[in-house]
Amino acid sequence: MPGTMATEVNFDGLVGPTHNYGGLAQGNLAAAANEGQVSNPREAALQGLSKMRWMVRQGLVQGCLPPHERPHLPSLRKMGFSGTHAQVVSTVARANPVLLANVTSASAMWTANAATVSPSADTGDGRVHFTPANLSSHFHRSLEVETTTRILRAIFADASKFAVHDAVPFHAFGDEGAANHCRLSAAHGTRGVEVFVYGRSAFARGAAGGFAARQAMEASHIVATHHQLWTGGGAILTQQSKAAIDAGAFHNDVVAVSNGPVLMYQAQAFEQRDAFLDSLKRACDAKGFDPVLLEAAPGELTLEEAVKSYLFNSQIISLPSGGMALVLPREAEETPRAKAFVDRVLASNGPVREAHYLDLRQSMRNGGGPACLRLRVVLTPDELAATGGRCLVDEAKIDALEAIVGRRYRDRLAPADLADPALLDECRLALDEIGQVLSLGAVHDFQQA
Ligand code: SUG
Repeated sequence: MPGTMATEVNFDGLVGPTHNYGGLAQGNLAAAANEGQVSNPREAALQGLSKMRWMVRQGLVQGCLPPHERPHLPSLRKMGFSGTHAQVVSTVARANPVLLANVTSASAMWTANAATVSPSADTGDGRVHFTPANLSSHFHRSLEVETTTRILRAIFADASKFAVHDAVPFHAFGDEGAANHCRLSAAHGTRGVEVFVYGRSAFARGAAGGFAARQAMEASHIVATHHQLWTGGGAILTQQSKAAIDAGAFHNDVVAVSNGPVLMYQAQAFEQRDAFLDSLKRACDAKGFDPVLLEAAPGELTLEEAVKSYLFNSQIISLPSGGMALVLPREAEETPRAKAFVDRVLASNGPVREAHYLDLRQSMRNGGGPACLRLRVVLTPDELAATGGRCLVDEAKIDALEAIVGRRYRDRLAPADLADPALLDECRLALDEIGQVLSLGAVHDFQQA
């Protein structure tokens, strides 16, 4: 059964040189709480790279997606700002500092929002399908789409094996990518059940109150259709609970995570929990396996504790030696009831046997935990070979990326520093060097001229 041989590759986003705390993200409590703090881009990138190294050392295949050009000059020029780079940056800094913060955000690091990915085992035409997320709910994030699409097309260029679609073109239909998507399967390479979790319909009426939902049901449906899931493995669309969104779960991956047959979640994550679990069980049964449900009841862990600890923003990984491990943020270890839930899962004799807590505090302060920082792509050996190794990293490449970060990244960025025109030059120099390590061609606008 060749399908069962497939591997999951995690493509982590490398934090960019402009990582800062702009307070730009709606419904994201950590980002709001840390607005205006001084960031440390170098430390942020090193924390991310050490997660990648940790994964490589587990014997897993690890990928890395580069940061994007920031501040994003092409967007500013489209708005009519003109002159040299330095003139554009200083004019925007004076005229509209919030706009400058938006075009300077390093948010491309959270690659769980880069795209939705369906492995070839699930799709009607047997190719791996990608839809870059349009991220239309936030201006600073919508700037990622073009470059992300170019990067994915550069890595997954073989059209006989991969389809990289355009992002959902209707901006009213917000799409936030894999952060609102789970997949359950007996093994990575066998036909799975894909679960799309939307916030609400773009046409829903009435004042919602609380935080706005970012993911439109219509976008989830469009992605499932483009990925040929209705003729392939099938998909389930289910609604994220309003309570979870209002508690600060701006993406479903803050309250739920899956791997293989396992779904780990807070009991109030889904608006219609019982109906959803029923259809999930039936869909898994049709594929010949039972889901393993690891549920935290509200009495065990409230939504607020889930959001504070980022327990469910962990990665569940299948280890080459068999069994699964949880990769969690330190904040989960420091939240006693979150740690107790993990300990209960480990003691339950289920598939999850290990837990590892990593320091990702720089990203966490912007609401980005371990799972936000990675895009999962399940590939068969042939598909993996067809990437030509682009954007795959081993320890030597991680060493090289660490050296670039050490050389080019600042260790301190205060809000006022965003007005420094030198930041853009530093970013471009770093991106050229990072692109060489990752064997990427000209994917950034400034490299295309
Ligand atoms: O979209 N934060 C991101 C965090 C994304 C986390 N991703 C997942 N849950 N998968 C967001 O809210 C904050 C940037 C700032 O405010 O400067 C930000 O965009």
